[in-house]
Amino acid sequence: MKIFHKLLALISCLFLVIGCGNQGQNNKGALDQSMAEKAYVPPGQHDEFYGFISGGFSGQLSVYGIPSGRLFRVIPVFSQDPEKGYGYNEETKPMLNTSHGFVPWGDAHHPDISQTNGELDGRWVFINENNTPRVARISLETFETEEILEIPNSAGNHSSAFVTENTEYVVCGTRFGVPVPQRDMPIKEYKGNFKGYVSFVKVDQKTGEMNIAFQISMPGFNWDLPHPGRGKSHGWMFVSSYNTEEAHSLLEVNASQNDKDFIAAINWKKIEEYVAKGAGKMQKAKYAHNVWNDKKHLATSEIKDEVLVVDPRDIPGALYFLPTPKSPHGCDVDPTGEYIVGNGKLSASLTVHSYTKMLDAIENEKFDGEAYDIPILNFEAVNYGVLEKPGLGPLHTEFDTRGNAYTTFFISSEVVKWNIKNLQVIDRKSVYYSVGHLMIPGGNSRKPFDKYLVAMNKITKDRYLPTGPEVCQSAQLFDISGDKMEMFLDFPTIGEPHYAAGCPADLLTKKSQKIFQLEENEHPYVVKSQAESKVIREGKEVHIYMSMIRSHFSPDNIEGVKVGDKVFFHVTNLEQDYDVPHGIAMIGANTSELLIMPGRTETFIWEPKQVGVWPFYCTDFCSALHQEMQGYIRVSPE
Ligand code: CUK
Ligand code: CUA
Repeated sequence: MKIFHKLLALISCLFLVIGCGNQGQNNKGALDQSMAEKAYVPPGQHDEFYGFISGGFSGQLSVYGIPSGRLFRVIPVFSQDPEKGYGYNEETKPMLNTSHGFVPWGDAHHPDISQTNGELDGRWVFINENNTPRVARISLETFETEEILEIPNSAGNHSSAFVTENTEYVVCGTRFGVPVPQRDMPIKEYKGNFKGYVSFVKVDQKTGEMNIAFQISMPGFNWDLPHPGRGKSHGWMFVSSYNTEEAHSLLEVNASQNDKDFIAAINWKKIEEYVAKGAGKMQKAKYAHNVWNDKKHLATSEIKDEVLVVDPRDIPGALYFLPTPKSPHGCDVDPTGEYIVGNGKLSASLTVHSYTKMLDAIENEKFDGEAYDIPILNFEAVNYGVLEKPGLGPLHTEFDTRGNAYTTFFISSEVVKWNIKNLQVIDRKSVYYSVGHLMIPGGNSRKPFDKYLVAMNKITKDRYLPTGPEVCQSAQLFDISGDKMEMFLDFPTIGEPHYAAGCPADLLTKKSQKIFQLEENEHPYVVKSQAESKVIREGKEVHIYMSMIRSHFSPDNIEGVKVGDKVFFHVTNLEQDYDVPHGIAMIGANTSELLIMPGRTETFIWEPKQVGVWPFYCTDFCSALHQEMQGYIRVSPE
């Protein structure tokens, strides 16, 4: 009996263990201890790479260290950020202006770092906004948003924002077909009438300033993602589409009927030549152009009202369609510029087109008809090969320097490494769970730094401690230096990580330790010393020219303010040491705090509603006397 009981106990124990193993999903992908060293950056030491990870519906861009996965900063781009005062202070509010008015939120998807000769140059990072179509430029010196340009004639600026190999252009394509210009018309007349424009935004090589050079009027095929040619294919842009059916309602026709959709090949060099000769028409379109002035420490917003539109059918050789199965999501060009990978998200295979074959097919007119007078190239004539059944639901591909490609599979939740030339799968690793994009630093350029791969996952489920009904999204890091990929780290992300851009840390570390020079501050309300601080009344407006330095404000006792006044705090941080911000806020103010960097001036408005003597204080711990950094405003009756 005793033995029998022991046996029973043992068996139930075994079941328990097995049962636990099945439930304890967060052991999936667990590593042996030695792998942990790969992510370990000892205290005081720096990461090898910067990772700029899009915040998706947070509208922001977060900065991580790779390989540690440590979060350094969230750069506010399309959404207000009360931590930094972005979009709350008077200086940055104009950055969020649009032709629809002030829009304090955005959906940020694809960051891309500027390039020179097809290599990362660390000047700027660009990122698109999907919802109210916009593109932003962020300085990699200050890690601040310096410019936001609205994209007119667009709806769902998803096919965006990727740079050509000398950052000549940032390309922004429309996801949704819409009437252009917008007008009141029946939705069922979509077919043939709705358009999807692709915009070429010219980048000034000195200042970075963006301006729309031309927009290409394209059919409303739902342009999903663009990828520039590079090296030999520099001068071309490849853009995937997923709705050549021109379906407008998934309840009737769906966008997955056609066996093949298209990758559009746009010869932008050719279009450029024609535009220089006067091709295209100016079209009325309202859009905001918001630029940060670093001298004045102020953004200005200008509403423009026309844009140059080009019909590609007027320019011979400007546009071709490459048939690609089935609703390709990403279309990615390898570092040599020869291979164009179509990730047909409803397919089990990957389609690889050849740039050389494409040129040959164009020259020999190997066409299979036309769509809206645009030649469709013969599939066999442009196709290099098909990688059969590497996984389910391919979305995005990046590359290394060794002729390998890495593709994410959303449905089978894995990253697959494969060789481009011989179309053979080399390795596959599960990710947790349902990966979207992946990123290899420089994987979008001629020179990838193929040591790490970041997989950005849509679903976290059981990877972390639960946090109520919503759990964070997640990224996972792989070491790809060997033949096999090795996963070594999970880390949570801010918002949904659609895509990321990475670069070696030493490209940025020196120049990004920037201090704004107080002498060069041309803000209209700057004070350059404590002696210049003052309070000026202009009718119902009170302007406080305030200074802050460790650890006091000047003035710090303010009287003469009345209920009903509009009080402007123009606050200058007089510090000239690296990393010594001060903060300020006011009780009941309808704004956020200001967190002011050394040498900077920022403004917020306070409209006191009650009489009294109201304190204010520094919101950022700045010295041993931080708690003493305070002041009072006396508010008297009207
Ligand atoms: S998208 Cu999110 S997984 Cu916006 Cu580039 Cu493909
Ligand atoms: Cu200044 Cu705390």
